[in-house]
Amino acid sequence: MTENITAPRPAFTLTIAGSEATGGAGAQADLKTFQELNTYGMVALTCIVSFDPKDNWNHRFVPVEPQVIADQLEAIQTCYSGSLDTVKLGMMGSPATIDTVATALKSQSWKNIVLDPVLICKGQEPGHALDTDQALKSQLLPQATFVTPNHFEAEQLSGLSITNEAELIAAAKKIHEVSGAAVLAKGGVRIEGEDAIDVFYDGETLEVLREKKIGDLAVSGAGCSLAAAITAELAKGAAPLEAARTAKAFVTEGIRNRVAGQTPFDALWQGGRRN
Ligand code: PXL
Repeated sequence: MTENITAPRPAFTLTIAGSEATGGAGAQADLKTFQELNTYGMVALTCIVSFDPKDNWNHRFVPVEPQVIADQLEAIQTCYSGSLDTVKLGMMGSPATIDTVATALKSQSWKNIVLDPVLICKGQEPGHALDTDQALKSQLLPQATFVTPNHFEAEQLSGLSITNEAELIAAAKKIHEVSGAAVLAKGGVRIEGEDAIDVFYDGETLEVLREKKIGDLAVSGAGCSLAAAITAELAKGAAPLEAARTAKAFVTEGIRNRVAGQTPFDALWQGGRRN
């Protein structure tokens, strides 16, 4: 139904991601970022994470039924068929979810599929992630046009160990080789030195994005917000490198203006650059 609509419509952005109830990460971070960057955001929820204050803020994780994930995507993809061409993939959490999402993605063509290959969150054991890692590599990575691995995920996806800038560059190149996607490999606070560095590589251009570190602790929602900001910029027509630069600046301001709660980590504020 489109009568009497005269204003240009906002760019559409979809995230397929998990809920993180306290609002720092996951679908909440994505949606806030989409809105902040002037796009029309949508969510298909894959799982519900509730930190447990009685257990050191560890994650309680409940997957959404595969059929319910498929139903959400059917609603979204049918409602905006022909208009929606940009999607972000966040936390999947299980091979069954990845299967469902991979199938839904194949039902239409996309300009931009931004894969944030979330394997574990702060405080989780790496062992939980290995079957998800395999499914991500075989079913989602080949469809992605842009991938945003953090330090741990870049090691998993490249098979390389990463302790410095040169190794982060090598990993970004390897992940591009196996995926064909533009890559932003995030060093964050995990590579030693004064700067938080992220390596962009798309097969032609290599650029190391740098910002002075703001403290030495990882901030919840930084990775989600970075990938969501890339998604929003791509949806509005930016080129991949331009999207990565804008996203890095967005996240830096969000970290500078982070919010503190009772958790051992602070949360990024997506409205930070308004301060
Ligand atoms: O930051 C990664 C992440 C993504 N998605 C959800 C999460 C987290 C970390 O807490 O809970 C739902």
